[in-house]
Amino acid sequence: MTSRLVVVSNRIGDPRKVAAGGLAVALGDALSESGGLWFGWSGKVVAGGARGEGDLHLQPSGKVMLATLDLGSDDHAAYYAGYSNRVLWPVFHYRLDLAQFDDGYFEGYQRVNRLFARKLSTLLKPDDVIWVHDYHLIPLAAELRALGCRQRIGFFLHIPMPPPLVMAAIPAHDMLMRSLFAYDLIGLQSEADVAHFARYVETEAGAERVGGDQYRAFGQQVCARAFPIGIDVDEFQDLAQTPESIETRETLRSQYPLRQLLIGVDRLDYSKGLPQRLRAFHRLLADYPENRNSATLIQVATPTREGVESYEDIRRELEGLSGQINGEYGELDWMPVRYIHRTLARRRLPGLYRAGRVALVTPLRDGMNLVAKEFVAAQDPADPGVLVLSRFAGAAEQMRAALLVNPYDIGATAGAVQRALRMPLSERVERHQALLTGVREHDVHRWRREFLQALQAAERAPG
Ligand code: ADQ
Repeated sequence: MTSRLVVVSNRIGDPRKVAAGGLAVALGDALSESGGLWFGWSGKVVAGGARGEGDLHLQPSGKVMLATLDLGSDDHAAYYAGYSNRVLWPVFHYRLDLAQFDDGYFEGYQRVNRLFARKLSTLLKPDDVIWVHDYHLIPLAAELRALGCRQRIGFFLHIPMPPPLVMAAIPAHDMLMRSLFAYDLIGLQSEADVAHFARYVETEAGAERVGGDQYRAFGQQVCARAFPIGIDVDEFQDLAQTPESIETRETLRSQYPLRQLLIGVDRLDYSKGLPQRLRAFHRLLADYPENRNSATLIQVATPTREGVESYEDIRRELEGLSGQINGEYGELDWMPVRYIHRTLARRRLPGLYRAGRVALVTPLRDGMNLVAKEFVAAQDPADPGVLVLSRFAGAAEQMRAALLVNPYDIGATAGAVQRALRMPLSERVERHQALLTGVREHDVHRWRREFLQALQAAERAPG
């Protein structure tokens, strides 16, 4: 009999809803196969709720049980807005300048992880396999072990693993890294991330490397490997056939019959390199005047983490930059930048991507970046658009046929965009074929299959 799968993540998705997106669908498939439990925060913040406490709600969704926990406002502020988004997110994206180290944040982070462990442990069966997701929940396995859980527990980090000396700037870095050793398997997005992990544990924790991907430290052994995440290509291509997607493409084509569209789709986050992207577009118009009155950048940026100061700052900066470019180069009948501060319905995304001649995926740092893969999946193979991709996205390790750029180098990025806009059809087709083959081969199903197989095969940590 196969073990039941238990997925734990900060937020949970309802796998039956299309809006959930590829990851939720893929995890939902995995959960449905063996019958499963998905555990996470309910999204509800209880004003004045007791610290370290929260109500648990159980709701079946098909073959999957969704278990969600409310959080009190102090816990939410310290664990989510504080430690997760003001310490771990910036530091893991190399932004020490934006990190706010506050003892209260770390205490709240540990408290909520302990709460998650306490509530989850009451729902566990002895042969469950547990898969924990992302930086919000690094200490969860250690907390579960402290309660006597002996199940296999795997962890996947969706964001980058920083180099050891960046990690070492976090006051509690040794506790964090030590708690990773309570897992049986650590999955990272890229080989660069694995190299950073290996260097950290060897230099800071005196770990011994036993075999290719096994590390021994703190009396525990853990396997750490790269499992690059992908998309569900068929699901995304089916989405491209929906009326909303087709309508989006046709509307854009009729509105911009003579324009070359450049597309950017991101969460509004400082890791995504949006100001640098707008500056590169400005440089494109300045240095290559043939693009004036023609190249049009449609940038969709979903609001996230509103209330965290650095996000407010970046929003203002982007509004200023797009206003400046439009003021300088706009004509009565042409706006160079259309900046949309909103989430686009998932069903419209393939249509937007397909209307694009070029996609600008230029994060300063990114665990993987699924937009790059979605753009490739959405193209017409006979007349595909060109992907301009930051070499600092995890996706760049696999997507070598994209035009790779250093997003800090504004002039070179503008040059790459110019090359993308002028690329002959034969080269576009050739690059797209290579990219699509890779995106198909390393899809989200392979990602979760390989992770779960490796977790089943992982040598159990001594209990
Ligand atoms: P994110 O930082 O959210 O995810 P990304 O992988 O680019 O980054 O996007 C996730 C999904 O959100 C994609 O399916 C995309 O279509 C959707 N999305 C983004 N912006 C949108 C918009 N404006 N409107 C509608 N949909 C939008 C984190 C890590 C990444 C890693 C993923 C998965 O930061 O590096 O690739 O997890 O592991």
